[in-house]
Amino acid sequence: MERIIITGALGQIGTELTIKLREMYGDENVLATDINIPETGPLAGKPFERLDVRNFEDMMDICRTFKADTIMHMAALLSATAEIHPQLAWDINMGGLVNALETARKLNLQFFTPSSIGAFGPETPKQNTPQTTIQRPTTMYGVNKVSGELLCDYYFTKFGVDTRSVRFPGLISHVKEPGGGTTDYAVEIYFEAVRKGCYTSYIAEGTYMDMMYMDDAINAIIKLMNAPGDTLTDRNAFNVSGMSIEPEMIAAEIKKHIPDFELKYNVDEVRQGIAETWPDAIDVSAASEQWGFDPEYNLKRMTEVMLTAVGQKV
Ligand code: AKB
Repeated sequence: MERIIITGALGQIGTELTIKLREMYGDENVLATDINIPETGPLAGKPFERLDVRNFEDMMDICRTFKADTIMHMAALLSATAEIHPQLAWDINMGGLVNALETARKLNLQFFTPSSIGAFGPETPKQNTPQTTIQRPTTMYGVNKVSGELLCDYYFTKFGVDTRSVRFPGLISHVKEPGGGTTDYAVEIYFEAVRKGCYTSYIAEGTYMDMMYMDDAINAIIKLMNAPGDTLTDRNAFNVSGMSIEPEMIAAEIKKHIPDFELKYNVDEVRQGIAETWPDAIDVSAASEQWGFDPEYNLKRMTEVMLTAVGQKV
């Protein structure tokens, strides 16, 4: 990785990935792209190109002109938005992915794109979900992700494109808030705890999902991309997670800092329905063994960092 293009750079992961890669490789070696242009925020005024990932010619031109050697394809609609707009999700999530893979094939780029715990479905074992297991997701996002995993493996075996990916759980961060995901509640709860001292969760009490702090997610991407290819038996995509939690557990941790914090519920059928098809806790041993995945944040440490960081913003 020396000249890196990032699509969807203004998203929750893309923003922090761009910042971190620029610290490591220099601003001029990391080109951020997105369908929107940043007027303000951490990516404003730095190398940037507008790119709709559905436009293959534009993607090729930008990567060729920049002389990229790596593409990190982050642009996608998340699970809840995809479920409300399934045709648009197919168009962006699959159309964008095919374009990014073709660009990588034609220009010989190393390739990363995130998969998700959304690639699993109701028939998947819920506890200690294995790396290789039944997937059969029932959401459009899940269909996109499982198809994407297979397509990335196909580009590796058929064309030799160096494709790598992880199945991200819900990612918790304070730099850029997520939008349209099922796991977004686990970010909103921290912002609302600091702003209002209470939060109404759209995810029901007792609904366990995997989560991870953003620093661990960014480090995982970089570690995987820099791992020697011959150590990777699995490629698309590795299970990764930092914790398996449900709303009451976050609330209990927040209460240690904000004793009056109150958690209420107003369950949203769409997002609850999606969450119920996902695993409770996935097994990350393949990622640990093959490329040293080793997250540093548990719920306690993440809560301390989130409340401090959000408190400085509000
Ligand atoms: C979502 O909730 O859609 C995402 C994900 C787990 O992929 N955060």
